[in-house]
Order: sequence, then structure tokens, then C-alpha cells
Amino acid sequence: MGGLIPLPVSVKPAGGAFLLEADATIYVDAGNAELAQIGEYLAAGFRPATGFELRVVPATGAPPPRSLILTTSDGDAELGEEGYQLTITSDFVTLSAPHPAGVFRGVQTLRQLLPPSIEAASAQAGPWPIATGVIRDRPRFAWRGAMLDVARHFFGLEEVKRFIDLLAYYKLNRLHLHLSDDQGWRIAINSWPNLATHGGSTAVGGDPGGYFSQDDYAEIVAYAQSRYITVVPEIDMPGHTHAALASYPELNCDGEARPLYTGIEVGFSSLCVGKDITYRFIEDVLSELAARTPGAYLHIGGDETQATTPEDYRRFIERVQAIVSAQGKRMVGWEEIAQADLDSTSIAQHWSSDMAVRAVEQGLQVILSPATRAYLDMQYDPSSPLGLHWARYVEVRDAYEWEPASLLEGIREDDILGVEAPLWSETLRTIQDVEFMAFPRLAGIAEIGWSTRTGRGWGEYRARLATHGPRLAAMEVNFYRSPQVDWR
Ligand code: TNX
Repeated sequence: MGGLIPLPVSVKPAGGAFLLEADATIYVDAGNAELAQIGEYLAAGFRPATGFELRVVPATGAPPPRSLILTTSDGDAELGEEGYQLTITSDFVTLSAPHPAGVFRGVQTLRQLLPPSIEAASAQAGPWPIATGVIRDRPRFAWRGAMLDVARHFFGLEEVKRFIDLLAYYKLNRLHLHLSDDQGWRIAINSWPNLATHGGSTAVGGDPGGYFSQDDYAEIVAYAQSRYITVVPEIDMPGHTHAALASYPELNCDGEARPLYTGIEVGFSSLCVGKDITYRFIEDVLSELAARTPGAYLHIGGDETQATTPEDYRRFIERVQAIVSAQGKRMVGWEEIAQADLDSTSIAQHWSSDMAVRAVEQGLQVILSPATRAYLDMQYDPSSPLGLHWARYVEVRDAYEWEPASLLEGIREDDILGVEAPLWSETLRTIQDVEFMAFPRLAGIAEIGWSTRTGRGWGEYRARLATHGPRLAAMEVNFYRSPQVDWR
């Protein structure tokens, strides 16, 4: 039970093993379709490596030995929305939680208790022992996210689904999609079709563009939902909007469309904040997006707006906040939004200044994404073939060894909604590139978001992380073999 990431609240090994064999059966509470789905997910997850066709069966009465039991019927409410208890004896694997989300998180723990080859896409030799004992677990923070920048370079539906699966493995529960920027607009908007067809036609360096149709987006949302991950769509504004300004002349103050942009400068574009049509545009875009987003959040960016005056910026953010509220959503924005007058239900995302403190002073909660720790696009060290280093080099240890509640003076535990690791894609062209930057650092961020601060630390984390080398390898993840870890 020694290689779990994120580290559970409590682990009590019993020293034996449950042997997973072809005749095992997965029992779920009768009449609970959601648990049946998680059961099928578990069976499907174990199938390629084991070759077992595990059956998922509604429990009527006490299941016989050699069963895996998924239940929410006697879940301890103290475990909260995502907590679970996993009890393993030589006869039974019992995963119980007050809510299905907790059962799903517990399934990830179960995967990590099996040999790494369980993750392989083809038949493996086995055997398949699961260590006996009791694990009780629940997350420290409600928001544990990763952000993928599909604007600077576009990553398609299948690539995003794979990324979602990797997030799920580390119990993350938010996928923030950076859907628009100067270099590309990546989501079809029916009322403004050129945004995607023209604004989405290219990428950094003149690489191929692309965009999600609304059906693609719905598929991403549903796929994430099946993994208990909430999609948080971001349309960045008023800056980072050059692709929109290139797609519609009327969005520019001078009425002239801009040429498409494929460089990597930031801070030069702005919507025309004095024009009415700008707000009609924002309402159209956000209402189409809100209608297809079951999650509670719309991210409106708001970062790096050097091309907008401070006063215009404040008025703009306040107006956009009203538009988001009218859609029944909570506004999320990068920490710069704290300069505006904000509702306490809005959320500020810290990345590199102390402006988030002003959000907290206004009663908001914050998401912590310190660039010096959590930016997955930072190079690991000067020899990293990908990434930038404006914040600093972020080795695996740097990404792991920080404490949210003491990061910024004036921001305490209760002010923190959670943590998120953004992956900007200026230098990333393929999903392999994405994986190389995200892993293994994202596992560390996930642990900071999930695990309490007691009982863990770099010295023992690096040993646990080492055991994830073969796991990530079995999943064919192109991870960075940091010299700070003695990989297995
Ligand atoms: C800053 S972080 C940005 C992004 C860049 C990133 C590169 C933030 C809110 N804005 O536009 O892609 O740095 O590291």
C-alpha cells in the first residue's frame, strides 16, 4: 500500500492479499445506475491487461466471497462529496462512499494497489494481488484542477479525452480549457461562426489550427463528467482576443479586422470595451457556452490586459460579471480581476502577483496556480527541450514542495478553493509534448490539492513517485524521468 498518489488520509495495511481472478464479480447497489456505470468503468479498466471479463451485477443480499463491492448505501457522511473507504480482505474488496464520486475516486486507489502492468493496453501475465487493509480518504480542497491551453496549439477530442483519463488517475476534478487566445479560437459559436472557422484556422508558429464543434465540446463535457471532472471553459477577455479581432471587424475600435497572429507575445490585444456590440458578442458567446456547460463556472480570463486602461478594465470586468451571473454561472478570472468590484461568489485564480489578496479582501475564494510551482509549461531545467522559463525552472521537487496556506500573506486555508496546474502550449505541438510537461509534476500538484500536509514530504514522496514510473510507462505516458527521482 506504499505507492499511493495522492497520499490517502489514513492507510492501515493488514499484510495479506485479495487475489483478483477471472471469476471475481463486481457488485453494485441494486437500482443505482451511476454505480453500475462505475462498475463497468472498473471492469473495462481491468480487461485489457488481465483479459478478465468481470461481470457487474446488482447486489441483492450479501455478495459471496471473491467479490468487489461498490456501494453508497452505508457511506459515512463524514467522508463528504468525494471521500471513500476501501476495505480489502482476502475475500472482499469493499469500496463504500456517501456519493458515487467518492466511489470513483476510490477506484483510482484500487488501480494503484494492483501491479503497474494492470495499466497495460495488452494482455499481461499477472498474478493480480491487491494488498489487504483499510484506507479512509477524502480531499483537502474542493477544486483540484489542470488547465490545458488548446488555443496556442490545438489538441483534438481524443487527445483531450486521454488527458482527462490521466487527470482522473490522480483524483483531479476540474479540467479548465483555455479555449481562446490571440493565436486561435477553438470552440464553434453558432451566432459568430467566423470565430472558429477563421479565428481557429491557425496556431503558434503557423502550425495547423482546429476547433471543437459544439458536439465535440458536449462529448468532452460528458466524458469528463463520467470521470467526475467538471469542465471549466475559458474565453479570455478583454485581452488575449486577437483571434476574435481577426474574425470580425466590428469588434475592433477602428472597425478593421486584424490579420491572424501566430507569434507568442502577450498583452497587445483588446476587445473594444466602449462599443455596445462588444457586450452583445460576449453575451452571445457566453450564453452558448453556458448552455452546454453543466458545471457551475465560466472562466473569463481577464489577464495581461496592458492594452486596456485600468479604469476601462474594471468597468469591463464588472459588466462581464453581470453577464456571467445572468447565465446562472460563477465567474472565474485570473487574479487581475481583483482590481474590479467583485461578487463574493466569483473566483480569482492566482498566478504571479499578490492581487489575489485583494480578491480575498472582497470575500472571494481563490484558486492557487503559482507560476513558480504549478505552471506545467515551465522548463524543468535549462536543458528541457520544451517550455518557457520566465517564472523559473520548475523541477519535480519545486512543483511538489509548497504549501497553499502559507503561499501568500493574507490568504488562509479557508480562502482557498483549491489548486490548479495550467499547461500553456506555446512550445507544445503534440500530446506527447503535453504529457512530457505534465508528468510527473501534475501528480505532485494533485497531491497538494488532495492530501493533508501531515505524514508526507519530498523525501518519502519521491519514493512513492518512483513506483509510478512503471505505471505511467504502462499507460504509455511520455513522462519526464527527472534525475531527482530514482525511477524503478
Ligand atoms: C502567462 S498565466 C499567461 C499566458 C502565457 C503564459 C506562459 C496567464 C494568466 N497568462 O498567456 O501563455 O504566461 O507561461
